Amino acid sequence: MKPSTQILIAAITMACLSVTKGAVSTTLFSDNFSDVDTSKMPHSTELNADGWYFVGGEGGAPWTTGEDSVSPLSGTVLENQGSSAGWQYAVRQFPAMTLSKTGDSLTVKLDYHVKSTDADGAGGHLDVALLNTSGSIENNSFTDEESNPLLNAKGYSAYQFCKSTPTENIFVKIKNGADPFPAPKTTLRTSNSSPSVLGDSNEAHTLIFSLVKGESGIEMTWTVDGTVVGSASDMDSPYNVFNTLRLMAPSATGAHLDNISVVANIAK
Ligand SMILES: [Ca+2]
Ligand SMILES: [Ca+2]
Repeated sequence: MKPSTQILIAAITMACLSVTKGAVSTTLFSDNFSDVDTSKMPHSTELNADGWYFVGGEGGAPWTTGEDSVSPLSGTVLENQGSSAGWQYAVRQFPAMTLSKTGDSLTVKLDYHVKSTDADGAGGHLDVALLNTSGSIENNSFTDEESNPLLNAKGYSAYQFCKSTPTENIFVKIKNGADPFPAPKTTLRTSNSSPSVLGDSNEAHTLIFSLVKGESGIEMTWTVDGTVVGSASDMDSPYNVFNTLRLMAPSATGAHLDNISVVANIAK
């Protein structure tokens, strides 16, 4: 064996060891919606085929797709079109992840663009939640709460009102993912708040919601265009298993979401 080959093997071995010892980054899903066949109707059925389902109360309707070219959104996007799709959730499940060791994390990233500027009215919030649901969601479901597939799903959400003026974000500990907004929930203390504008129809924003296992609980941050808008922690019986992304977008203005991913960093 040549010395250069031995050095190469040694280098590869060390690289493998460092991956084994450190955190492993896993993209649980990443979707830019380019694979949705928008020639077929309804688009919600095409989204179902891709793992997206829509959940809410009786009389609700699924979200659809739209087209958007305000960077970083492009081409086909996920759209909350308002009307009977307003106040309904979009959900996507992924392999269950457990944040058990300090530093383990789960991160949602998405690009977001309101279709029109909210008149600062009610009902204009974006809500991004990571939950642990008990069963597999394989159908849209618009039904009473007892039959809702998010019944008793637990986790955390970050939500922010989408106005033309800066707003703060709020973190919520969710004890029942089927609760309609704004049901009683535990609002977690928010600090380091740096308000931002989400409701400007001329601009799109890149949003990151991350959960990190800390020394004694779950720590969360909400980032808009690289600036941390808020952070909070839950030290009181924190939840640490997650298998579902749940989204709600402002129904008053309608909204587009694109380039949605969930990435886990779990120590081996
Ligand atoms: Ca797209
Ligand atoms: Ca897709």
